Amino acid sequence: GRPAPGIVKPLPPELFTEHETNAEMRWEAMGDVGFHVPNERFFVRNHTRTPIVDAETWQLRLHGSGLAAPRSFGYRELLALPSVTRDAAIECAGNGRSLFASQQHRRAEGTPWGLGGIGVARWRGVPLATVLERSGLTPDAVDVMARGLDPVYVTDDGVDYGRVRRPIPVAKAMHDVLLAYEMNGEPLPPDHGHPVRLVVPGWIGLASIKWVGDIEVSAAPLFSPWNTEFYRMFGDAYPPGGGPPLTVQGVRSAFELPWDATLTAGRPHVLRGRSWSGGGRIADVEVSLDGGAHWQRVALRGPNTAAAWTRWQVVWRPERTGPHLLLARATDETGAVQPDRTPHNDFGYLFDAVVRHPVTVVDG
Ligand code: MTE
Ligand code: MO
Repeated sequence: GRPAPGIVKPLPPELFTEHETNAEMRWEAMGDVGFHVPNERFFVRNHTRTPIVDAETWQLRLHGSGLAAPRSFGYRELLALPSVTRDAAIECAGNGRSLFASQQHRRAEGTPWGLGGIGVARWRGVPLATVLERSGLTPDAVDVMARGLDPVYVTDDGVDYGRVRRPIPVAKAMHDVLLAYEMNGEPLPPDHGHPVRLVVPGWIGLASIKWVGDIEVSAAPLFSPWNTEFYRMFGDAYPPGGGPPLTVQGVRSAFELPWDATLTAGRPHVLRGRSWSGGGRIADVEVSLDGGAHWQRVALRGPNTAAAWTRWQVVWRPERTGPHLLLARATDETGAVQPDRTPHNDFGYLFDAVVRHPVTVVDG
């Protein structure tokens, strides 16, 4: 087989773009994907490498000053607890990062994702609240930090940051976070966190820790490099020490067309796309087929779930040959709308500006 770059599943080049230990789904491959992205097509974001964890000997250990006493759960024990099923997106905070360079002419550091660092799946698992309650959560608990079983993250300069971990506030942990063991009706695949991962709806993908080994519950705030040194906004527009740790994702939209697609003049084309927001359901999507001069509202199709995405389509019959820019702009139920420009930040997080998608129209 192929040399292991840190991801176990095959990554056919027509479906994925690889970035070292990460692989994003190509948007043009979204055309035959429904609301849920199949597991074999789902993007993978690994700080190091996918570990193979044996579910039968795996133990989830809960510990810390926010619990009455430490407690462990085995895989079978977890599967026997009352479960819930829900649709949710996982999206990398760096999704769309390459657009800081291509659209805003200022490069940001990090994996040059296009817009394919997102997927929606149907997750099944145990509410984290259930496991915390059964572990004797104390009223003074404030932070909950899951830690992955993947290898420690060591930078190119040799700095060892330890295992991937990041706290979330107890209120979010008790609200809608899942300890998920199924993805689209199958046991979690190795690359997506087998045997158990967190799913933190609406939040940056990093919060959804994969291959969970232990969870610290604390009566004092918790810190890790993933909420101090990274996954905060740094740069001109932000305080010198950085903005607060990133939480909820912004509003985004994308056309399901290849970048620089070629379309034939004088013929109707059905243009499809998707919009999503960490803040809630999508309320409205407008598109412009002439570079932003005129806008029209488009019809939303199929499910429209908070913290997932909604699909839309518009029919376009281009007449003029040559280059065109297609734009889509969504508004979510809280009234948040995509801006024309995302203020720059050094690590290129949370690109939410309206994407200017180039296409070329040719004679039929
Ligand atoms: N959990 C662990 N243990 N290690 C990781 O490297 N990457 C995080 C998160 N959980 C990561 C992790 C990041 S940055 C993202 S965007 C999501 O997992 C990606 O989830 P996926 O690979 O299932 O798409
Ligand atoms: Mo991420």
